[in-house]
Amino acid sequence: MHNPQRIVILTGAGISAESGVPTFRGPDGLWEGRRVEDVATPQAFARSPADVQRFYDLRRAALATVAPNAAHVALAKLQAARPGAVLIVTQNVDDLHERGGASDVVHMHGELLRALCLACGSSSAWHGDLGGAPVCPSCAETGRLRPDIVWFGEMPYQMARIEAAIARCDTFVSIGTSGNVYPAAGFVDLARRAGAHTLEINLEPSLGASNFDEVRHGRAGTLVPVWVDALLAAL
Ligand code: BJW
Repeated sequence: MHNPQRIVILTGAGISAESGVPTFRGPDGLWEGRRVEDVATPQAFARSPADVQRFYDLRRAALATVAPNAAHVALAKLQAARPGAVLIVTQNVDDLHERGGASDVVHMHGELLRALCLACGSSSAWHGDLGGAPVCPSCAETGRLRPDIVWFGEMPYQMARIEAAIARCDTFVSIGTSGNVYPAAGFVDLARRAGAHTLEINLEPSLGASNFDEVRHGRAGTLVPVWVDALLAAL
C-alpha cells in the first residue's frame, strides 16, 4: 500500500458519530423505541407518512447543529492531494463529507437535504420540513414529496459507478460501518476479488471484520487522520 493509485473509501454512521450524529445500531440507535429497520421502509411510509416525515424532519433540522470532524476533513485532504484517485462512497445521508471539503462523494443511501417527488420523480434540494404537504418545486404538485432516502427494499443509488470503481481499485477502506446492511457490507468481497488491499477502520470489529486484510479499531476522528497522513507522507 505504498503508493495506491485508485482508492475507494466506504463510510458509515460511525464517521459522523464524533460530530454528534447518532449511529443506527448503537445504544442511542432507536427512535421512540423503534429500530431503523421498522421506520426506514416504503411500507412504514405508506402506513404512517406523518410519522416517517417527522423522523426525517427532526434529523434534517439536527444536521444544521453539527459540523464535520477530523475524519471528514482528513478524507477531503486526501481527495484534494490525489485528484481523481479517491472515491468516497458514503452510506450516510448527512452532508458532513461535503462540508469537510470533499469534492466527489457518492451518497448511496440518498441525502437528507434532498426531496423526491412521487408525482414527477424529480429530486430537489430541500432544507426545511417535508411534513405539512409542501409543493414540489418541479411539478407544483402538493403533498407528494418524500425524503430522497434509500429505504430497505429500495435500490441504492449509483451502484454501477460504485461497482466499477471497486472493480479497479487497489485500496478499499471501510470506515465507521457495522456491516449489517447490504449491498455495502459486500463491497469488501468485491474489492478482494479485484486484488485490492482492504482496511477496516471502526470503533469495534464490524460483522465482516475477518474479511479485511488489515483492521484498525478505535475512533475515526483519531485513526483516519493518522492513516491519511501516513499515506501522504509515503507518496
Ligand atoms: C465508530 C465510531 C467512531 C461508532 N469511530 N467508528 C437478508 C440478507 C442480506 C440482505 C438482505 C436481507 N434481507 C434484506 C436484505 C437487503 C437489505 C439489508 O441489507 N437488510 C439487512 C437489515 C439484512 N438492504 C436493502 O434493502 C438495500 N437495498 C437493496 O438491497 O436493494 C437490492 C439490491 C440488489 C442487488 C444489488 C444492489 C441492491 C437498501 C438499504 C437501505 C439502508 N437504509 C438505511 C436507512 C436510510 C438512511 C437513513 O434513514 O438515514 O441506511 S438503514 C441504515 O443502516 C442507514 C445506514 O446507511 C445503514 C448502515 O448503517 P451503518 O452506517 O453501518 O451504521 P451502524 O449504526 O449500523 O454502525 C455504525 C458503526 O460505527 C458501528 O460498528 C460502531 O461501532 C461504529 N462507530 N462510533 C469509528 N467514533
